[in-house]
Amino acid sequence: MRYLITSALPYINGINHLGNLVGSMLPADVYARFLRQEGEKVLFICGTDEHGTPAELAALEEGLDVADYCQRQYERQAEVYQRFGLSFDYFGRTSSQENHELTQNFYQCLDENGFIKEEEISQMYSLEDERFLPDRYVIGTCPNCGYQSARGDQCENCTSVLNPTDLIQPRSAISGSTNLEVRQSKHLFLELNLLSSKVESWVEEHPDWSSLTRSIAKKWLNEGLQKRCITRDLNWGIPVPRTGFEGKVFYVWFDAPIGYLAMTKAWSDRAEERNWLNWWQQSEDVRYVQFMAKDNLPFHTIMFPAMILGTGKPWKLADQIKGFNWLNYYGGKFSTSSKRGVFLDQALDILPSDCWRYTLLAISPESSDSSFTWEQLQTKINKDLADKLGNLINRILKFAASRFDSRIPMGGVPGEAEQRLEAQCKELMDTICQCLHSLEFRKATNALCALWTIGNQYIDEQAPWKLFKENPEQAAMVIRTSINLIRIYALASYPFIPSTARQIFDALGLSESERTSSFNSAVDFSILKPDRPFDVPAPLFQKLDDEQVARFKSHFGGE
Ligand code: B3M
Ligand code: ZN
Repeated sequence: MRYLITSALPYINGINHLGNLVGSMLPADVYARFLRQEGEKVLFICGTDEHGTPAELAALEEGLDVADYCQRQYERQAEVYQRFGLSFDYFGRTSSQENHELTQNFYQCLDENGFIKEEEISQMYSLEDERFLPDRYVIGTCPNCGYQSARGDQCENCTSVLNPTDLIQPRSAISGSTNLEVRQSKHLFLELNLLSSKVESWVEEHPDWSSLTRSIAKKWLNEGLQKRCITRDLNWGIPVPRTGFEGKVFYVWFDAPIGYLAMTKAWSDRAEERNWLNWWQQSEDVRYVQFMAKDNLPFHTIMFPAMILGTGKPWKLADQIKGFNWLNYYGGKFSTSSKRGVFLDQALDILPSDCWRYTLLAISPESSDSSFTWEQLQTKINKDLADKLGNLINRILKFAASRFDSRIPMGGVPGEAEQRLEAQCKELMDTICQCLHSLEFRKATNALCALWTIGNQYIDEQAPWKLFKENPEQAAMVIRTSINLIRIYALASYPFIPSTARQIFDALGLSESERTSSFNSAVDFSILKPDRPFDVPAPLFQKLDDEQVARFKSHFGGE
């Protein structure tokens, strides 16, 4: 089996916040690292989603050409993700040449197969902005409640669904101009209605999807699929290769998922031995797993599969679709505009990536929405990472270095306590392994913490520092066992907190091949043999004190 893993493609505008990370890229990375650790063949693809009006407007605001803006943002994002330890095999862009070609090819296949319909629609045009305005860029007074800043798609005050033409005194959200007129414009529609039964049977083939994923897919199917507009009157995007469609581009949600294929192709074109079609077409032995937040589920369970099925080409469909709920900031939304919550670049300026990774995974919004709080982050760092993991490693290795000359000591015979430790380790490693296979990240993280707990219990009970005076042989055995336990900790922790794991691997002087082991065979207390040298690493984690927490809380609390 080979594994193709994709994470939802982050929008190009702005730097994402913690919620975006926890709901797609981070769990996808844990899964990819875990499978590589298991010795599986993995291809992990992600990239920026660059088209659409928001990107154009963000560029405009910064006074940049949109292509230059995207280039700059792409580099910024790629750098942040790298600093978070996200191990993409390739991080691409939907604005690439590959995506242009594939998107146009998808469209042509869909058109040849009769799933594309041309229709004329009326849309607001702003004479001053010289552009058509997407519904939500028309603002005006709500005809139902009188709210003065209602958007053309919905009034956020009374929640009524609106059309831009319903608004009283409509104006452009871009320039504020009221010089608007309704113009006719030709557009293309994807006839999802004609693809409905195909999509439905595909959904039915997957009873193993989570209830979140299945329920969203079912809801859409039960409501009946409607044709959906796949073109826009914009300049920035992928041109529509059809007469009469000059100056129009594909809708961003049409080209974005095709980006997964295009990015694989771009990856493949960078080295002779890679073959992207081998992942997307001749792929019976490929298991394709997608990660995303719940608002992306309709596009991945309905629209993208419909597009694929409609081409009639043997493109790979997802085997598993993992959806996440929202991560909130103290029960409310993260908000870029009111500076509420933590954005990814800021997060890394104040704490190392593994502190974030571990905490976010432990509070991952899997079964319901969850909240980030600084108090919780403090507990996770201080109690779990610093006390249970970091301290244990430092205590053991420091003691062993001073008493046994920085080499693993020999002597002594393992007894009942060691047998119990081994059995507990096996059970917990098995739990982590099973949870990760079934994509339960919160549970897996809890099991990892439980694994650290049992080691602390073992050492507290055996108290090698005391034992050393009475029975140095036994103390040597306890230390040898503990150092082997540290090796198991590093292997188990690697998918979750990779840079810490690397520090531990380095301290133990493990070779490249010793750094990977399947979870099943990792629990072996005789791998690191007597006389093998090791180093004492610098303290792995620094605790967060109350004063820092108070400072962060007020700094990131919003206006
Ligand atoms: N960019 C939405 C989002 O970031 C969108 C995902 C595209 S996946 C093909 O939430
Ligand atoms: Zn209203």
